[in-house]
Amino acid sequence: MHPDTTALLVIDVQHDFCPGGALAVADGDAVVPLINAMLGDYAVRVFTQDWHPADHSSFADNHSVGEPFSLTEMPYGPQVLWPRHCVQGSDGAAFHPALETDPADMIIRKGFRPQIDSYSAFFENDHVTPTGLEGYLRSRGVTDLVLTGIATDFCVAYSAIDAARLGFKVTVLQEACRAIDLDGSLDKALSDMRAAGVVLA
Ligand code: VGL
Ligand code: ZN
Repeated sequence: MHPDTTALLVIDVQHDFCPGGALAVADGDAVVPLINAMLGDYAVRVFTQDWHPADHSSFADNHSVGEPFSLTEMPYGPQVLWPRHCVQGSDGAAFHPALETDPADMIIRKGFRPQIDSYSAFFENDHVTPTGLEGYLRSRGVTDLVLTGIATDFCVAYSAIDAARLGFKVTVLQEACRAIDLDGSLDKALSDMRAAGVVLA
């Protein structure tokens, strides 16, 4: 059992990021049994859910130009245009059916503002709009975080780097994560995480 000051974060283990989903990540569902087996070892368990309105600006089909997986420029910086995924209330936005969600103390939804994406569980992609997760963790006395889930190179990496910047001691369990790996994004995410002081286990 880990100390009460350590939280397990389970990032976006949802239908749409698993094989057969709208933004399927290779082998994404492989993380489910590993995470289920770990939940009992943590006193604080937080799950995140990517949760977009139908008119979300990260969806390629909401733009007149731009193919899925291409880059566009948003007021807050560059943004990948994604296939429509994790629409609020859809089957694709549901957690993977085999994921044990009953042990979650807290489920935080992100990406619900139409005009801005939110990869990180802590801040939206402008890096300043908070989700509220920092306050939740601090008020529970959490100092250390263990991250798992999908996708290693987007939501897991952004969450890990923000958490490290906020002063949490962060470990990413690579075995319990899977990556999209778009144009070298995994290698870049791994080196960015190392540079931020994240432990890659
Ligand atoms: C994610 C792309 C778009 C993720 C979410 O969970 O990593 N990636 N939305
Ligand atoms: Zn998304």
